[in-house]
Amino acid sequence: MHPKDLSTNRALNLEHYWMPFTDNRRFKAKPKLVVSAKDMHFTTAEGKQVLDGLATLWCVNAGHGRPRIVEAIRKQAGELDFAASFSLGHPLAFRLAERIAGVAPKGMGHVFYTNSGSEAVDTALKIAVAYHRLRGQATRTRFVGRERSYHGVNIAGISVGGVAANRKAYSGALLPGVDHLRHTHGLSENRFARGEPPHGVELADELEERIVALHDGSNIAALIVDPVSASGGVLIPPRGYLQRLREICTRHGILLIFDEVITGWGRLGKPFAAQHFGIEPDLITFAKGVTSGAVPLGGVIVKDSIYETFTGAPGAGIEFFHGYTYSGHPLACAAGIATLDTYADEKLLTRGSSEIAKAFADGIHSFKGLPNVIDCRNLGLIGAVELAPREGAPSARAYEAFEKCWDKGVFVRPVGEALAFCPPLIAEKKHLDQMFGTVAEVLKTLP
Ligand code: PXG
Repeated sequence: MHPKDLSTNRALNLEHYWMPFTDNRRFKAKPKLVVSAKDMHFTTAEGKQVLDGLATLWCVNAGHGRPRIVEAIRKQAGELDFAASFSLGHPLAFRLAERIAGVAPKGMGHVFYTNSGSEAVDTALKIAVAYHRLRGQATRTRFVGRERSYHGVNIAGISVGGVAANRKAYSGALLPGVDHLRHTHGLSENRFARGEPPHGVELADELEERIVALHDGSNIAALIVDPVSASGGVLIPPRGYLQRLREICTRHGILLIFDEVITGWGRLGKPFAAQHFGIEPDLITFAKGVTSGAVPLGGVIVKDSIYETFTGAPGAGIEFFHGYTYSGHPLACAAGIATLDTYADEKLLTRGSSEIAKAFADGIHSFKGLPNVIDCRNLGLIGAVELAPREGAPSARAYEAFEKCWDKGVFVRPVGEALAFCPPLIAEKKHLDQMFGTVAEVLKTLP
């Protein structure tokens, strides 16, 4: 089927684009095409307005088409379209790093740029290993991840990641030397918990009692955790769990990497989840919301002492043999600065802990009691409703709900058996009412 491409007035050929993470046959049989977006809404190729309930892919935190960001990109493209960052620089990359350091946790004042969250994860893991080596601890090469965590799609990211479907085809090609903690989901006493669930802090002990006990801490470089596992099903960490992981890491000299690709940039009511939980990780990976999705940009925020270990190493020359052609791309940096300006001017980074977050929590938990709803969970402005799986058809119920919501003008995302909610931080009560109202309507009739 070839829908009409309104800009050329010709049929749009869907054949040649191999779409990522998509059932290509299903999509091409019934395409969902978006042609423009503004603030909280997409406009589809058919001219329909659809409310963006997932900040598109967990990234458009400032909303779509924000004038300041659009203008910054436009201006930058005309002024300096590209300058590399290998032994050459341009002011914007430094200016943005200073801005990021300004909102990062204290003592984390250095930023390495990538183009995506996947590259940020690879970069963080490499920094960890190289850092230990510089300090004479070259045996620290192992990594620890968690089941149901998503850390992007590069080989390192799927190796430490715990989404089974993303690993299955590559089993023999994964990194060696990786262990996984179990995920924290499914404790029946945590069902329908509001905010951080009360049970499960002891799940953190596995790091010490099983993994350190087995390999010895002196062989482990880093633990990577996504403070809230988003694509893994929106799993909120049990109260005290992340703090305990921090303590165990500190005890054994293991670096703690917070993968904040989704939790960063205001999702939990602070710039970073680390600040929401009051925990000091050693490295933070970020992407998505740093430009509100407008231009690809990611990176790693690094503790000063780690950066100084690299720059203080004896001898001259390149301190870290790593980088991407487009690390610190001018368009991305311009978009990043304008995005941080927008966040600051509109106080968006605290909305995840404001009245609107309370309305969001109420909305999520209003699903309790609807047909097939087995759990509701939330933290800040991220949440999910989990549905009972259909017999013999895993994930089918959530997928069908997603399609029906789309038809009714609301975009939310199925993640396994759950429907995920992660609206732009500009969302107002009326948007939440529409989003939750539409989902409730769908759930009431869904077989
Ligand atoms: N870490 C986390 C925690 C993420 O959520 C990445 C790393 C990788 O980022 P890039 O920019 O390389 O995609 C992510 C990305 C989904 C979905 O289905 C989620 C992501 C990406 C694609 C799909 O929910 N998150």
